[in-house]
Parts: sequence; C-alpha cells; structure tokens
Amino acid sequence: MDTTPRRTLRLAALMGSVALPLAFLAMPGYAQEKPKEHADGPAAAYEPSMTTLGKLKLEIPGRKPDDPVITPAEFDKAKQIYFERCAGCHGVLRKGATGKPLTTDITRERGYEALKDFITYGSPAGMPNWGTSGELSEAEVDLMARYILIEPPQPPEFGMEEMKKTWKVLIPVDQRPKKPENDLKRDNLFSVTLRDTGQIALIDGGTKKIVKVIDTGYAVHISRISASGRYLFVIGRDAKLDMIDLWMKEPSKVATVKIGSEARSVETSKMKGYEDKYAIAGSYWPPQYVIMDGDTLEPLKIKSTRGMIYDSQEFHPEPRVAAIVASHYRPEFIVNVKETGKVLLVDYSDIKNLNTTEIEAERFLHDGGFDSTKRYFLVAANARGKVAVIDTKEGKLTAVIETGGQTPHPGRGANLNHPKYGPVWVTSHLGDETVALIGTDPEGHPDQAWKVVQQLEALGGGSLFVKSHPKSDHLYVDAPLNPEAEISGSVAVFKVSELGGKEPKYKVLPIAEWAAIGEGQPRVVQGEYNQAGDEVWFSVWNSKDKTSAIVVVDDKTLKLKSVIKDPKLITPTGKFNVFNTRNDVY
Ligand code: DHE
Repeated sequence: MDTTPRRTLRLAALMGSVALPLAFLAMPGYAQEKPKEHADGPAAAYEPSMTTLGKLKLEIPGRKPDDPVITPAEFDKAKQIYFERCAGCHGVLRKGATGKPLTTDITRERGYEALKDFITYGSPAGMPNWGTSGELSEAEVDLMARYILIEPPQPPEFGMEEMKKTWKVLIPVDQRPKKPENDLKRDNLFSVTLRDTGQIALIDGGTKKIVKVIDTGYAVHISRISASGRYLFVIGRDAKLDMIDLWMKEPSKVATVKIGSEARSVETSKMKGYEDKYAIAGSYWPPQYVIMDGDTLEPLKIKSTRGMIYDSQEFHPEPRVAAIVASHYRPEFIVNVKETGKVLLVDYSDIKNLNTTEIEAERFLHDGGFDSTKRYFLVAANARGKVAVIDTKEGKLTAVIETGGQTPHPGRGANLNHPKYGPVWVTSHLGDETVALIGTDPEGHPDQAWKVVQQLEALGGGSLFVKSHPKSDHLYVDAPLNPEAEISGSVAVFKVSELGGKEPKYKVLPIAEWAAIGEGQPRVVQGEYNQAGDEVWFSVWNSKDKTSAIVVVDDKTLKLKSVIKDPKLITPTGKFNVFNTRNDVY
C-alpha cells in the first residue's frame, strides 16, 4: 500500500514520555493533581534496565535510627525492582542520569507519602505511573517508597582480579585451525541475537538455515566481527563476552571473559596493521571499558569512565559506556560515554602508555555509526535530541546538530546518496515519526554538510533502526516500539532516487503479516542486508513462548523472498551480517 507522509501519530502521547523522570522532586505538590496515564509512549519502554545488577546479592547499607524498617527479603526485592526499572534513569547510585537524583537528602526531604504518590501516579515530565498502570502493585509501590528512603547499596567493582577469575581460553591459539576448516560462506553469515535465551543463532545467508545456536551471555545484546572476519564477539547484558572462531569445522567459542556486571558494547581493532589484535568492551556497571587481547580475550587494560560531565564540569560517579566503534583512520577505539557526554578516542597503538583524546560532545550519548567514507562518526545524544559528529581522521569534534525530532535513535544509521544533497546519513526517532537526513559531504556539498537537509515522516514514533546499503535505492525505517500493532509490525520504505521530489512517499511492508505467525503481537525490528546488498532481513520479535521469525525481503522488488522459522529461533532481535559488520557497510 502506498501512503502519503502524515503527521498523524499521537505526538502528544509520545511527547513527555522520553523526558526526565521524577521531575516531581522539583514540583512540590504535583502528585495531588493525580495526572492520568502519560508515560506509556514507546520511548518509556526503552530505558536501560540493569537486570543483571538486580540479581546481585547486596547488603543493606548501614541502617540509621531514622531509616524506615525494611526486612532483608524486602530489600532484595526492592533492589531488584530498582535496578531493573529505575536505575536506567536515576542511576545505580541514585545520583541521577536522564532522571533526577534520588539521594536520601532529597527523598527524606520529600517524605514517604509524596514519594508513594509520585511512584503511583508518575509525572507529566516522564516519570511512569507505575501504580496506576498496574506495573507495580500497591504493596510494591509502598516498598519502593521505603526503599528510596534508605541509602542506596553499591554494587561491587570489577577490576583485573575479578575479570581474570572469569577469563577462560577454551581453545588455545595453537590448537585452533591454521586455515578455515569449513566451507561456510562466512562473509554471508548472520549472527542473530536470541535475546531471551541468551544465545546467538548463526544463520547461513544463502541457504537461510541455522548453522548453529551458541550459548552466550544473559539477554545477549550485540555481535561484532574482527577485521579479518574470523572471530565473532558477542556481549551479554551480564557483561559476559564470548569469542567464536568461524574458521573451526563447527564454529565454536574459543574464549570467554566477564568484564563487569552490566554491559552493552563490544568492538575490535580495525586499523591497518592492527587487524584482530585487540578487542574492547564497555560496561554500564562498573562504569569502565577494557581492552583485551584479540586472540584470547585476556584483559590487558581497564579504564574507568568516572569523571566530570563535559559542560557542567561536575563529577559523575557512574557514566555508562554506550556505543564503541573502531576507527579506520587511526589505531583508535571511539568510546562514547553516556552521562559525561564525552567521546573518547582511545589510542591502542601503545596501551602501556595509553593516550586518550577526550572530546566534548553532548549528553547522553547512545548509538551511532560512520558516514559513507568512514571518516566521520555520528552519534546520537538521544535525550538532548542531537547528533554529534566526530572527525576520526583529525580526532576532533566537527559539529553537534539538532535533529529536529524527539530522541534520535539511529542504530548505526543509514548512508544514502541523495539526488539533491549528495551523501547523507540518516537517523529515525523514538519519540516521533520523523526521519532526519544529515549532509555528510563537506567537500562536495559544503552548504549541506552537518545540517539536517531533509526531514521525512515515516510510520510513527517508536522507531529504533534505519537501514540502507550502497547498492540499494531504498531506505527502510522500522517502528518496533510503536504502541499500535499494525505499525510495530511493519516497516516504511522510501525510494532514495525519489527523495528529491515533493513530499516523498513511502511504501509500507507488512512484515509481521508476511511472517504469518498468528499468535502474539510481534514487533518488527532492525533491518540488516546480506553481503550482496540485494536482500534485507527483519526480525519478527515475539514473546519467548511464542513463534518468532525472520522475514527476508527482496530489495529490488520489495517483495517477500522468504520467511525463516525454526523452533530454535526464540526472540530474535539484532542481526549482524559478517561482511557488512566488519566493513561498516550500512
Ligand atoms: Fe540496544 C545497540 C544500549 C535496548 C537492540 N544498544 C545498542 C548500543 C547501545 C545499546 C549502547 C550501541 C552498541 C555499540 O554500537 O557498541 N539497548 C541499549 C540500552 O541501554 C537499552 C535501551 C535498554 C537496555 O536495558 O538494554 C537497549 N537494544 C535494546 C532492545 O530492547 C533491543 C531492541 C533488543 C535487544 O536485543 O535487546 C536492542 N541495540 C540493539 C541492537 C543494536 C543495539 C540490534 C545494534 C544495532 C546495530 O545495527 O548496530
């Protein structure tokens, strides 16, 4: 079906859902107005959940005489709820992140009743209405109000000693193949996250058959591939990093290490001369990154990200590591630190005398990718509605751009050759239906460089990923977190060659319908191309107990090419094609 662009989607409902939770602390008496449900927008469902921290055994911090009573069992439960639902915004130590601080000097000043009301009813500034939405029972709301009146427990640090205890080389380097021992078309393999089983499925891009399912970390998050294409690295939310050798007769894990308690990112060295030499992973807790040996995962260097926020120059105790990419221009990792708003260029050519360039960018950095030349790295400062551009050749900030939409969320973004504006990089938004096209060609198109040159309107808010390919004339925009099933089950496709016209139209592909699953309300997420760039794969992400699928679309005709279904394909989300991921093709 063809649809003209429309700005129909409940902007009002989406607005506010991404703003600062617990703004109530600055708004005395607001709870009495008992605002109605407001924080049910897609972005509200996307705040980080520190699930693994929730499972750690922690002591009740020294109870003071005026602390409200909480039993150890209640404390355990409240701690788990806090880490899973609240810490993403308010911080592990409750010192504030995208949400307000909840330190005891503040919470005790507000008092139990006010806290209980705000947890129950939320606030229009973005604090979810945990009580009235039914997410928390009355007893749980009472528990949480008491919990935030006591001192926050601090999860343990995770230094070299702890890391080394978890580090295992499962197959020593000298016992690994000297050359590939399988006839897989490795560059067209897809590593597919099976989120809720803590596994990845290796799927052959040609036959569309599962080659192998491999156990990895808890709520496994992303995969990255070494520069040579031999090693696959998979990070779980529990910060367990697994390294898989694709040369083995049957690809298998060859090394593993835990780099913290909560993590989201991993990358490998890509600079000429350093291929496969190092791996790096960043964690949410403790706030740090670690550089590891690229053959064995031996942890070599751990660096804390604690420090000053780029603009206020105030100390932040827990700045999380978000996206990490590897420079193609210098032997550097580009490490994005969420809460301090800094991009770190970590020079790995001499890790004994580690050199780091610290770039002031913007808060709160999340995800991003390269422009088509791989020289510029564009990263979303999502809570500020901006994208920061880093020149990885010169090692400096190029620009910080307002995207014009609410909460940009590009994934790695998409690179297009726009008929009017030349090379552009694209991001969609979590908070609304807009899609921003940013000029990335300062030489050929200086007037357009680092500006939003066009804004498209796609299906609706709740978009997480856009995708294109150098050989394709299409731009795909998903919307998995949109509250409407029809939207979250579809993707919008724009024709790149028609973007120069008036009001470009998009076509809707009913991906979930094509998967013909029947049960549940699956969300369609993250397009990923095959190596040839002639087909694009989408995950049809259903709940754990229901059938999920991967739908493969013919990129030329936009017709259904095949549906991959398998009982082992449980909760597929991210997909990482070996060739495209190792070469940063998107
Ligand atoms: Fe992700 C990338 C963090 C929830 C699927 N996600 C990233 C990156 C970060 C991040 C920092 C960039 C990594 C990099 O490039 O090095 N993600 C977070 C969160 O904090 C958040 C919001 C909540 C949480 O508690 O984890 C979160 N992410 C999700 C999901 O719910 C998704 C949709 C499904 C899933 O599998 O968990 C999801 N995130 C992804 C995917 C990528 C990703 C598929 C990589 C996209 C790409 O094309 O590179």
